[in-house]
This record gives sequence, structure tokens and C-alpha cells, in this order.
Amino acid sequence: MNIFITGVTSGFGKQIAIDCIKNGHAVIGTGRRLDKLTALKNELGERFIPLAFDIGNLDELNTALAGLDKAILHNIDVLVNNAGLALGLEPAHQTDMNDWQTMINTNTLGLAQMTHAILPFMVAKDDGLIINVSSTAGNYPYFGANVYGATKAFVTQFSLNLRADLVGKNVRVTNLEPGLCGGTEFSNVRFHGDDNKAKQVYENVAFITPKDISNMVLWLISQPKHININRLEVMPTMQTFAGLTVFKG
Ligand code: 8X3
Repeated sequence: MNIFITGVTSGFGKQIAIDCIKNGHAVIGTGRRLDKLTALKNELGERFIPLAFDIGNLDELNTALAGLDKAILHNIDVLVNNAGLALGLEPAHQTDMNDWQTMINTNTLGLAQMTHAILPFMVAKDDGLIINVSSTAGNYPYFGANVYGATKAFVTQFSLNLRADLVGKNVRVTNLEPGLCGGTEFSNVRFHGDDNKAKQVYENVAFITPKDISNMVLWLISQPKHININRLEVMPTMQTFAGLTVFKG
């Protein structure tokens, strides 16, 4: 299969790219960091096509896709909209508007634009699968999730709405909703490089790993074409729901 994965320079995206190549697929992988993409290209070989651009920058995205061989662009079997990030865990009134903007650009606009660019070709060949990486943060509010959680709620509802629009077509959409995942740069990015704070998030918890997520993606793409997994919400066993908060002043 031809699998297009956004955000392959680290975390889930990197692991998914590696495992898809191992399983005999071809991968087009995007990322901002050219050095990491080049290293991945050297590791994964000719079935890996790197595309360097910032998914939060729509001009860069469109230029990169326009430069891609049409035969490739028109024949994508699976689009994994993985690129995304969280910035900050402060209450809304103490956040940086630039962080909000970056999350909105990357997690929602970039994802929508990628889908908009590739979906028509899937519809034209009446075949395809889009896997949108959302989050439990899109389902349940928590302290400091403000815009991050809202962008993931967008992703989840977008996935469901795509399903509605694709009625009668053999184009499938899955919304993947992971909870606490470690072994990625997620928390270092969220805490703007504060490794100590990031480490504390994962202390004494058996968290979900990129390998777990990659296994789920491989399982999703191996489903028969008459099956659509609408949503796949997953948490570590040791993570569960918080109660409602009552402040007693
Ligand atoms: C990542 C999951 O729990 O850190 O989207 O919000 S969480």
C-alpha cells in the first residue's frame, strides 16, 4: 500500500513509518526537520519518500504537495494525519496566544488541508483510508487542555463528519484517540523543553508507547474493506477519568 504519514520525524509518526516499511508498504512521510527526515530516509531506503515542510504553514504544504509526482499523489491508499502538538498546560487566562495559534494551525488547519488535498483522489478511485490521530483530550476536558483539547475535539468531529459525507463510497475514516502516551517528544514540546516537568508526567505509569499506537495503525489498515472502525479510544490501564470539579470558596 502507499501510505502518507504526517509528522514522521519523531513519536508515533516515526514508529508508524518504520513499521509500515517493515511490512512492505511504501511511505510518504512529512516533517519540519530536514536532518531527521534525511536520517530516516537513510534508514528506510527507497520505499520511503521524505517531504520537508511545516504542516502548520498552508503555503509550504501546498508547495510540497504540488512538487510530488502526480502518480503518487493520486494513488494514496492510507493517509495518517498524525502531525500535531500540545503547547502549555496553563489555565487559559495565562497562556501565550502564539501557542494557541500554532496548535490551531497544525492540529486543525494543517490536518484539514491535508485531507482536502488527498481525499478527492481517494474518492475518484473509490478506495482509501484516512486515520486521524485525535486524543482523549478531545473527549474529556482537563485542567490546562484549553485549546489543545479543543483542536482534538475538532479532529474527532471532523472524522465523524467525513464519514457522513462519504456515504456510499469505499473511503474509510478512523478517529484514533489515545490517552497518556510516553516515549515521545510530546511533553517536552508541551513544556517548552522543560525535561524535568516532562519526566514527571510519566513517572510510575505504564503509559502507551509509539509501538502500541503503530500496532493499532497496522491493525486498522489490515481490516477488510467492508469494515470501518469509526473511533478507537485507548488509555493506559492506569489512566482513567477525573471527577467533576467543585470549588468551595
Ligand atoms: C495526549 C493525551 O492525556 O496528554 O493527547 O491529553 S493527553
